[in-house]
Amino acid sequence: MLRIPHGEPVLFASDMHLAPEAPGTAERFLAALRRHGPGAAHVMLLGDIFELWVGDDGADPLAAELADALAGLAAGGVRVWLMRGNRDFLLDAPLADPAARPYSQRCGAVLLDDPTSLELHGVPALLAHGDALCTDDLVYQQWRSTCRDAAWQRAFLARPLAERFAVGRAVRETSEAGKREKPGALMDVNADAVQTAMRAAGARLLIHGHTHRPGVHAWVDEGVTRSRVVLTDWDNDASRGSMLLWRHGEPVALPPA
Ligand SMILES: [Mn+2]
Repeated sequence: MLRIPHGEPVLFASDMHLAPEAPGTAERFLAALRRHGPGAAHVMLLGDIFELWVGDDGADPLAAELADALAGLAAGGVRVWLMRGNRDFLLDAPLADPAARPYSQRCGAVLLDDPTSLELHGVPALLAHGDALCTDDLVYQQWRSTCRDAAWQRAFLARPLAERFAVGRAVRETSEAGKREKPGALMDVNADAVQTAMRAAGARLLIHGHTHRPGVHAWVDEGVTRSRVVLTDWDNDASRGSMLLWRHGEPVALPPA
């Protein structure tokens, strides 16, 4: 199990939803990374880094810019970790071309499983994107199990890039339309799912994104205080988005760059 000792500050972020159509948000995130990254021991990006990811061969100039920024930090000794979200679930998915380099490698990063157990500054913790915990949304969970299937991914990645982008955009539009119709509670994590996952992992701390409901929740379960930290999403037009620094076992919200 990964152990991050006291004295190794960790920078967390998720849900930047980077896309060429939102250059302000990309600039906001890259500026934050440049400003705060070099002072961290670890940078952990917990999914939905990109708004749309149809395979590593579809990486655009923005993805290349992020990869360069992260690889620069990695070269300077920062350990970089990436997790897939529901938008970029195909990150690092093997392409038909065996010579293709996984995106995480271009970033000098290691891909994290979702969820990942670790010891964070002495506290047993669990990291997740968060979508798997939204168990009330049955329609989404069904799609999640379909698109995480290896055979489905192989077949999808064998299709031409333009076709994959068209499918990806259509799925995104359906999901956005669905979100407008679904009641709010459906879009949040399910308390039992959180409890079950944390008990199974022996975790006292859960850090995730996805819900776009940043906050800190604490409760007592089986005599143990458990807490759940939800990372913010990023939208420069709404002045939203900052990294979360974990220092000496405590979260520190950072000002935007
Ligand atoms: Mn998400």
